[in-house]
Amino acid sequence: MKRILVTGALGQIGAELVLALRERYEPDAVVASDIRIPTDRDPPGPFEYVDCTELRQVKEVVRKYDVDTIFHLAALLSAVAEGKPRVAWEVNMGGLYKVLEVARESHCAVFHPSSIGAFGPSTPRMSTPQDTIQRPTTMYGVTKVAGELLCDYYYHRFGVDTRGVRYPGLISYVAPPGGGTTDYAVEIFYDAIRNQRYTCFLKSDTCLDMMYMPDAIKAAIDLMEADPSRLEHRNAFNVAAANFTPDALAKEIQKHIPDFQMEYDVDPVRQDIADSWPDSIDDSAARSEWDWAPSYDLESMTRDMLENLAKKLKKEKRL
Ligand code: NAD
Ligand code: AKB
Repeated sequence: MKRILVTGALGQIGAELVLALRERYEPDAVVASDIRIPTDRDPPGPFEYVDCTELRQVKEVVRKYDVDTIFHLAALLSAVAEGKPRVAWEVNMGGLYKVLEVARESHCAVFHPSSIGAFGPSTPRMSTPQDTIQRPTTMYGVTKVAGELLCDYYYHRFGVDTRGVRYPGLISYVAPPGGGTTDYAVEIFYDAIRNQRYTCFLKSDTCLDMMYMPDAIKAAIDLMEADPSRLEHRNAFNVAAANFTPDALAKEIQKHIPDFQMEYDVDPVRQDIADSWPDSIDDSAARSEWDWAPSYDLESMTRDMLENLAKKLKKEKRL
């Protein structure tokens, strides 16, 4: 990876991935892009407006910066996609197709994240295997399975170096989440610090896989740097760190904020989506093919999240 383009770079993952890539490689060699315009809260550095559904825009930025690796993050997340299924198809599939076409012509490697949303109600729910039934019932899930297949197709048919992971719900304090079913696990921290109470939109016993952002960033970079001769899979690897319910997360937060109170007002759309996803996924393929290992569990993630988010919110109040 010498010259890198990140699409959807102002989102929850991109905000931290761009910083990590700039720390690891030449800062000027990492171009952030989005259809939103950066504010002074976003990190400085090369930025281009790129709508990933516009082939010409993707092509031009890849040529201009002589890009050899694309981290393609632009997408609509599960809850937003369920509200706008046509746009979700156009962005998630149309955007990926344009990125893969440019990668084929310009010989770029592509990282494309899939999700636990690529599974559905007929998938084994516990310890979901790497290779298993994938019949999702959401538009988000349909685009994630189709995206995994399209990336594998471009690898086998054209030799494009495509790689991806199936991220669980991601928890972070830098950028807010973009409209997913697992967003409660981020919102809860903001409300716990600001108001010592949170109203959760999922039922108390909804178990889902979750991961802290530093592990998610490590997964993306480690996979793209992995020795290709070891990879039996490509699109996309199960990666896991922790799985818990809203009730368990609330109890963990109460260890630090004893007055914290959790209430429930269940959103049927997001509950249905969550109920169609696994409780826990098996990431042994990622562990054996590229040495994946997470650093954070529920306890260490909660401690770090509360500490860093409190610092951030205090600083923002002072500004
Ligand atoms: P996000 O919603 O926070 O950010 C997506 C970014 O894409 C936004 O900044 C948005 O402006 C941009 N975007 C939207 N349409 C675009 C277009 N047409 N062209 C260019 N940019 C566009 O999403 P995220 O959480 O950072 O997720 C990134 C990727 O990771 C997605 O593919 C998502 O499905 C996947 N993923 C995320 C999670 C998670 O918990 N965050 C979990 C599993 C998988
Ligand atoms: C969402 O809830 O849509 C995402 C995901 C797990 O893909 N966080």
